Amino acid sequence: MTPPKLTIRSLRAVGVEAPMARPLGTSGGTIRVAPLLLIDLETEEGVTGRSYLFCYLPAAAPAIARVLDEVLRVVKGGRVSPPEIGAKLARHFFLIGVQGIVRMAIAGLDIACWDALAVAAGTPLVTLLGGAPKPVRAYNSNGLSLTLSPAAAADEAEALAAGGFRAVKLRLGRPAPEDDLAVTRAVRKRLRDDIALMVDFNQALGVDEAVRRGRALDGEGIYWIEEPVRHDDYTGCARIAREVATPVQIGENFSGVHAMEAALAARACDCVMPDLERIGGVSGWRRASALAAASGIEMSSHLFPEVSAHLLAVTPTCHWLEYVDWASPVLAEPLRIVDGAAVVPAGPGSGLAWNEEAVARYRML
Ligand code: SMN
Ligand code: MG
Repeated sequence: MTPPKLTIRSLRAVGVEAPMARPLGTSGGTIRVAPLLLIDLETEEGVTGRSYLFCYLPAAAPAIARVLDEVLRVVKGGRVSPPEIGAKLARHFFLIGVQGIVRMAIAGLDIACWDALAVAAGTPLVTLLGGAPKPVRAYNSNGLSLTLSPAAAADEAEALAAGGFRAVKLRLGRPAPEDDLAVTRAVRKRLRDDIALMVDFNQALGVDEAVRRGRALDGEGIYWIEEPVRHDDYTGCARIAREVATPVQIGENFSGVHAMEAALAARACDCVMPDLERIGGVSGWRRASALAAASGIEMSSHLFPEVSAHLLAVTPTCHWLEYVDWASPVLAEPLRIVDGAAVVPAGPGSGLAWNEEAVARYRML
């Protein structure tokens, strides 16, 4: 397929604080509203490409928008060509380094570029990438906060699994290990046996403690243990992966594909879950998925379920889509889940479009 010729005209970034139906309470802090930056890439040809970034903190949204102004200054008037743009921006931001909010801003443009290319080609993003729309199995990652009692967590897990989800994810990392274990048991007991239960420590533990708590979770029917220790302690993660039977999952903090390469080389985990805005957008995801395929390691997504559904549908070692509904309040057509699987939209592009009335209501910048 010859890529359509598109020329970058402008970038618009609008910050919103989208209300969350269930807060996300983790061992590393609580998120009660979703700070999102909605990006519109306008081309001279009249095609618009869209993406959004998850900013973690509302205060980060204007900072990322400011970096996007600089990104636009560099790419304006050039072709919508992700490899060319990636190389140009890597040079431009070389001295400050492509990390943190710089990496997020560049990923935001990359994702919008791929959307614009798919829209111009008149195909879904998944098709532009060589696949076809198909259902992608999803786990419900909303809620199940650290602050819940065993009974409240069991009730919430049951509610989250309703609607056909075949898996949910529980946040752990309470100061007392026995409190984590009590909640885990209550939730596991309440869920049907064929519903998987993932747990996420959000880097709360030291390595010795992670081995102890991991072993205590072995035999409790846990599907994976996510980020038990500092995200970049690949040696520590490798020890945990060796000494704990339950699979170790990491990846939401891989900053670029080299981080994932280093983690795999260190045998830091049993499966990976790169995050679209930290791995380098659609272009970074494609490199990561090739790496996962070459290593024979299963790959899940982190946040961004709308675009990740297209990507997982062409990921050779596709594992699970992380489903969160955080962008749904500002989307014209929120991602649909049918029988526990994400429906990859069959229209042109990624399917991202804004509900302008909701955007106006939740706008912060
Ligand atoms: C998570 C933490 C913080 C923000 C979003 C998501 C979590 C996850 O680690 O994996 O869902
Ligand atoms: Mg996580």
